Amino acid sequence: MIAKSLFYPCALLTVASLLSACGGSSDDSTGWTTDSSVSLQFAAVAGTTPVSCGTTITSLGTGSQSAQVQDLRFYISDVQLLKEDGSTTPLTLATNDNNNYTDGTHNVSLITLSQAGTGACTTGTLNSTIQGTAPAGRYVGVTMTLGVPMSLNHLSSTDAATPAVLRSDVNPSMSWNWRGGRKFTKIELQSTETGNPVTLLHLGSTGCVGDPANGVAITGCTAPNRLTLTFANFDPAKQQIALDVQSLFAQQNFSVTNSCMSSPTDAGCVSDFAALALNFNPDGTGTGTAIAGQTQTVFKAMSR
Ligand SMILES: [Cu+2]
Repeated sequence: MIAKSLFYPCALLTVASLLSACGGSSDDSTGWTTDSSVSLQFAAVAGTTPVSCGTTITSLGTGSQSAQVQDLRFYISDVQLLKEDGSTTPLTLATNDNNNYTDGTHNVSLITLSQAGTGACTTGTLNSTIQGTAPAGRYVGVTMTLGVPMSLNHLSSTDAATPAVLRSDVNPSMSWNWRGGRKFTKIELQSTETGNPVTLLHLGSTGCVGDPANGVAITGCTAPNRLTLTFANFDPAKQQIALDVQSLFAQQNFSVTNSCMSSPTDAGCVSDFAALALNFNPDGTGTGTAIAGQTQTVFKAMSR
């Protein structure tokens, strides 16, 4: 504890951290240290109850109804570790493989919390962690983006040169063949009510300008629909990042089909985007950016 003040002299800290780290208290245990490797664990929950394929999820939506997972995958990119002074350090991915890719500037990983062949799940191979390295040091939290970086989002999903994590032969159904770009999330629950209606969220960029199939690169999207997820007090050794389907679909009625495909005029997207604190308006004028002053309620830090 004494050693810390030698390596982190108060003179170098911000006023805010002075108060916590150098305010005269003997408790200077803020944050966690790594010597190099960092493993971020992801999970799905309904409230605090773990969610997986083949188990019944209860207390969903406006009617407190039940459902099973059908598909549960999402892209996470550009993970950064937060220091107490507010600075960030990129996490370097441990590998390029079917679930992870880095081009040196951007990182993208596919988290898969559904497993093909279990219950109602027909696609996916479990992949619940992002492994990487970071410079040795003391950190206090993590920040990341839900979605695929622009520079990687519109690569062909079928070209062998495209990184595996973004290819449809490796990770089926994560690409919209009619739009280009990836589904940032594929969250699908199958209700146990009559007819087993599905409640789904396919989040992705919309209003993208260009025509990649004919050699015209995408130059921008009117609604990027990428979401920054920041956990300011997060210790990867003790905590995980949980997607709460109960919170995401709190305003849905599980007796009927609820579909949000991110189309700018899709009324089925209103409550899902509100839970994500992403700007959306079914008149088509939504900006697809974070709503200032609001915090998303879908992803949360929980103990592991
Ligand atoms: Cu869709």
